[in-house]
Amino acid sequence: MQLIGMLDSPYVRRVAVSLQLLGIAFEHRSLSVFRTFEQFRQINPVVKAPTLICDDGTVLMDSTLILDYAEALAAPRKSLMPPDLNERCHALRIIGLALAVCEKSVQIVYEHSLRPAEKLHEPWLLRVQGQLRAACGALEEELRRQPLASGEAITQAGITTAVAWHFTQMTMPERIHATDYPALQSFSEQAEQLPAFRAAPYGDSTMDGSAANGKGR
Ligand SMILES: N[C@@H](CCC(=O)N[C@@H](CS)C(=O)NCC(=O)O)C(=O)O
Repeated sequence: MQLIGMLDSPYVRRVAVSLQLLGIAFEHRSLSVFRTFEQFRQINPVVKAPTLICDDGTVLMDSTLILDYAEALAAPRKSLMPPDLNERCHALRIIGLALAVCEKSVQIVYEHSLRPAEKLHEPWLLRVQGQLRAACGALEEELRRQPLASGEAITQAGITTAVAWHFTQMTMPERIHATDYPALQSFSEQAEQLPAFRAAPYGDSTMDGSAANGKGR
């Protein structure tokens, strides 16, 4: 199984961390959807990161769908989603908010990195920034109300929250101030110390084989 995409994508990173915690072996290929567009296109003509090449050659995309497949592969041995209905509903709310943080911050990054400065559309940026702050604010409130499982007990809600928050701090700390979201900052700092997070650091590195085979945990 191959995970295609760079770890500077929060979507790729949540999959890389989750596969390790689910004990699923994979090879990581750090291809960029921009710099290595052609090479990426040969694997997946839609050029979406993450892309997962399954052992039978099927090409999957979209982190949530890839994780759905990974959960099915790991069952009944391991799961990052709670089986209890109320806990699941809470986890899905957290994941939805964290994915909104990913989506809105990626939109802001793209708006600045892909569009010529004179074509920036300020009302759109302000709208997206408002949505990003709303998602961060709601996540912060949720974490204060009910702390997420942490350490080795981390679940998908925690992984996606930590990865999303770290992405905002790597890409736009001047827009999203860590001091305004202390619960998120503290949760993220703890999560980044976990072996599965350390083995898949934000950036352009390729995960080494032992980590991707679950041996780095
Ligand atoms: N909903 C998707 C979003 C994935 C996504 O937007 N990935 C970005 C990289 S961070 C990408 O593929 N960008 C290239 C493009 O959309 O053309 C997921 O959860 O995987």
